[in-house]
Parts: sequence; structure tokens; C-alpha cells
Amino acid sequence: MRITALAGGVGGARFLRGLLAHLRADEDPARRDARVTVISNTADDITLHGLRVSPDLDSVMYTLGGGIDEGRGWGRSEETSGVADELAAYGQSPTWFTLGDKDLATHVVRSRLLAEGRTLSEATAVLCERWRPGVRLLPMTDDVVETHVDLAPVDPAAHHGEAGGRRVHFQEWWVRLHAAVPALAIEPVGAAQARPAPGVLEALREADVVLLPPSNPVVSIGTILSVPGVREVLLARSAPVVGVSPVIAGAPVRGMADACLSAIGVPTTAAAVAGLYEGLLDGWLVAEGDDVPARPGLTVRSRPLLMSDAPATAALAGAALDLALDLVRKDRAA
Ligand code: FO1
Repeated sequence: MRITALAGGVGGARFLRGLLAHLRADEDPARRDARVTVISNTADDITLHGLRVSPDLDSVMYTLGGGIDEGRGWGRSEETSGVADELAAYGQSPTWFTLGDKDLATHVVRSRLLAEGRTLSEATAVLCERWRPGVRLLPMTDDVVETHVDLAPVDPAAHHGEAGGRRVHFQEWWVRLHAAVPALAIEPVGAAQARPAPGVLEALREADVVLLPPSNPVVSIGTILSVPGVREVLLARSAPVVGVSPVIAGAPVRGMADACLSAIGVPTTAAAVAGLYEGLLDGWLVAEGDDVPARPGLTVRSRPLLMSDAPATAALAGAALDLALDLVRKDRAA
């Protein structure tokens, strides 16, 4: 069985770890030996101190490879900040984005490979030789795409000196401003011209099942879908697409997805997020009590969505796969 998943950072990475745990423990050889390809959002990527940082690729790579800081969900475990402290002593900004010493080595390797003319796909493959994440990890594109955010004008006194009314990189909005300054628009700059990275469209075309983990529907999944060809291939595919709602009872499961949804005028509900994936979704896992009106071609099931520990996360991933395989069987029987 070939499974392809689109993924953002922390939530996507944790779901994928649950998926691998579920698959490897299964007695059915079709599931146990399933091959998983992950298409990662790269529009959170940013150049800092001359180094190219790819937060979502790294979160998936470290989480599946056993090197993640479990508490934060990003960066390396048992990290130190010697280089960051020295950069701050030189007055080098930004200081609001923490790059740990071990994590910096990843960015040095990636940046060096890119400077030598290798693609992001190739650099990712080199990094994965060390981490062996157990999936084929592909960036959505080898072209540079960066999400930028138009900040609403705000009272600086209420926002640590930030007056808004300007455009910033997504990371500045997310990390420095904690998405507390309302966003007027969120744009994946460069996405319209980007080409899918090698293997991306094939992985979607050849998949038996496509999964959308509970990643941010706007800046993670939405951005991957905005790369020309991705949405089109998904619309034309025969394999079922099953998503897991990133929203429970009107609030994001994790992170600040509500601020992103507000920026594009979409309510923070499981039904509204399913609406964003209109035409793509065949199955949608929601939390108990989240009402998603049935529509032709969409099967909705409720399951516990909190990825509170390893067994709960594996069970959630298993439920997404069960729903997808039920849809395959239903399709064959029709
Ligand atoms: N998130 C933070 O909230 N603060 C940080 O200082 C920070 C540093 C960082 C460094 C490397 C990396 O791979 C991720 C990092 N993140 C940090 C997480 C990241 O910025 C976001 O959570 C994702 O981009 C959203 O998916």
C-alpha cells in the first residue's frame, strides 16, 4: 500500500509518527509494509543569519527520526544556545527566532548544499540519510516560496511596540508577534510560479490513500495545495483523500490556526475547514460533537482527535486509514 500525506510542522509530524506506529504494529502485511511519502510545506522557510531554515521539513524529520524536542515539538532535543548567545552579543537580529546549536548544524548542511547548487529535495535527502525518518520526505517544491502576512494597523502600546500596517514574513507574525496582531492577508509569495518538487505529483497520482493530517489548513495544507498541479492531481485522482480536522469545538487542536482562518474570513469550525478542501475530501474525521453537514461524496466520522500520547495518536492515524480503506471497499463494491 502506498500512502501519501501532506504535512505542516508539529501537528503533522506527530500524526505521521502515530501513523508509522500504527502501520508497523499491524498484523496485516499490506499495512505493515505500507510505504509512506510525506509532502511537506516549505513556505514557512526563512533565511536567518545567512542560513536556510526549513521548519516543517525539520519537524517531520526530527520527530520521525527521534531527534525532536518533545516539549516544544520543534528543534532538537537536549539543545544548547551557545551560537545564539554569541550572535546576540554581536547585536545580530533577529533574536526572536531561537536556533539551537544542534539545529544550526542542520541549517549549515542544508545551506551549504543549496549554495553548491543542489536542490532542496537533494538537501533534504542528504539530511534524511542521518535521520532515517521511515518515510520518503519531499518538499512541496524546490523553488523558493515564503508566506508573508499583511498586518493590520494596531496600537503599539498593546502590541509590544508593533504598530502593524506592514508586511512581514510568516515567522515574524507567528513567533515574534504570536499571531496576536490581526492579519489582513496571508500570501504564499512565489507559490503561483512554483513547480512541484520531483516525485510530488507522482506520489499523489500513485497513492492508494491520501491523508491530510491535522495541520494548519491555511499556511500548511492550503499552501501545499496552492502549488500548481497539486490540487489538480488531487481532484483527478481515484484514491480516497481523508483528512483529520485541526479544529475541535471551535478551537484549534494546537497552535494558532484560528488567526489564519480569521485572516481569510473562514470560521474556526470543522465544517468550515472541510469547506476549504471542497471537492478534494472523501472522508473527514472530526471530534465528537462537531457537527459537519453531510454532503454528497463526503463521509464524516467522529473520533477522539487529541494526540495526547503515543497510543491515542496511533489510534487516530489508524482511524483515518480505516476510513480511507472503507471508502476504497465501498468504491469497489459500487
Ligand atoms: N517556534 C517558536 O515559537 N519560536 C522559535 O524560536 C522557533 C524556532 C524554530 C527553529 C527551528 C525550527 O525548525 C522551528 C522553530 N520554531 C519556533 C517553530 C516554527 O517556527 C513554527 O512553529 C512553524 O513554522 C509552524 O509550523
